[in-house]
Amino acid sequence: MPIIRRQGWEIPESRVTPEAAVLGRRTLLAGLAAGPVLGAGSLLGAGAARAGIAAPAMNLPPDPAYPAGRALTTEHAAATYNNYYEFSQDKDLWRAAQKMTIAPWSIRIEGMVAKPRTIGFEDLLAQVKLEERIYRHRCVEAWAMTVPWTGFPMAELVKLADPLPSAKYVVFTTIEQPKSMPGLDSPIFPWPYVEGVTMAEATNPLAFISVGMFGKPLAKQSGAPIRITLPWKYGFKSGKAFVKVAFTDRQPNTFWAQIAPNEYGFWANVNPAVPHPRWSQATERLIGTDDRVPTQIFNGYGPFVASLYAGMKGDMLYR
Ligand SMILES: Nc1nc2c(c(=O)[nH]1)N[C@H]1C(S)=C(S)[C@@H](COP(=O)(O)O)O[C@H]1N2
Ligand SMILES: [Mo]
Repeated sequence: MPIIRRQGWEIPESRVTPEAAVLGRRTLLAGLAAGPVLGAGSLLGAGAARAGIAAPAMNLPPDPAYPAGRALTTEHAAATYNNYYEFSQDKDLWRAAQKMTIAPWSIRIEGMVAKPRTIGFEDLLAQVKLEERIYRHRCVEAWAMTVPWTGFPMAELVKLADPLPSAKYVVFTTIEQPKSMPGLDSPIFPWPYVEGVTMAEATNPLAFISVGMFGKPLAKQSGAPIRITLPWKYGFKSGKAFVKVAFTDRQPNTFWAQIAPNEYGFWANVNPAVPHPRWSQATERLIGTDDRVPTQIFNGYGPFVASLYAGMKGDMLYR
């Protein structure tokens, strides 16, 4: 990949203090001592197995219907450069994330559904067919990666949940685990992390629920044991480690939209033509190689999802 030279308007990424900068200061998470130094094996996704979750087969062939069009990010790069504000505002939070407990795990299904219930993680896995998809992932901070996810279509989860016809949105809430998540102590964030999509988005074949990455159960820092993966939207829409799936007829007030509605809207579709108020979205830096490549509308997934937004006007971030 050619490295595109930095343009004048592109401020160095070290100064794009992203989603957090809007708060005007960084919370210094004192006391977040680095956890025990873990070997590569435990860093890269052995977490779930170690915690006793029965590991389903995850070394599946990627679905050719979703060609990535660029090289995979290395597993090491993808698992050591993360956003997960419950743990830290720094990218090297993977050590801190190892303190998380991910078993037992259950998910509450509630709101506008035929029958509210709680389903265990293993029970859920037993009811879906896992597949692998290589997806591009684009953070609103203008870095990107290319990752093989193991999981199942979000539409399957919607079907299992059996929503009422009145439901218009699906809302995912991340676990709050104060013992392992020092970020929760910070009162400047509206915890818990909440994200959501419309029913049409949730049932679009591209919308995915991931339980694995690189052929292994998800690493804790990557959202173990179960996360959302919405490759046409900025990464902040893909909430990690969710414990609640709620169906509602009201657009949810999502985590980042509460913090800065003018910067992080509900729709958050990737659009290189609409700059973030503080930086350009025209290009993205690939984690691992640092190549800078052009950003594509809908992150290149327009053929799958553009029709969802056909009636909409405005800047396609659709705030
Ligand atoms: N619960 C939770 N989910 C989250 C976040 C977070 O801070 N907390 N960060 C989001 C952002 S901004 C991005 S870019 C992706 C990053 O996923 P990755 O670390 O697996 O690349 O996770 C998203 N999901
Ligand atoms: Mo992000």
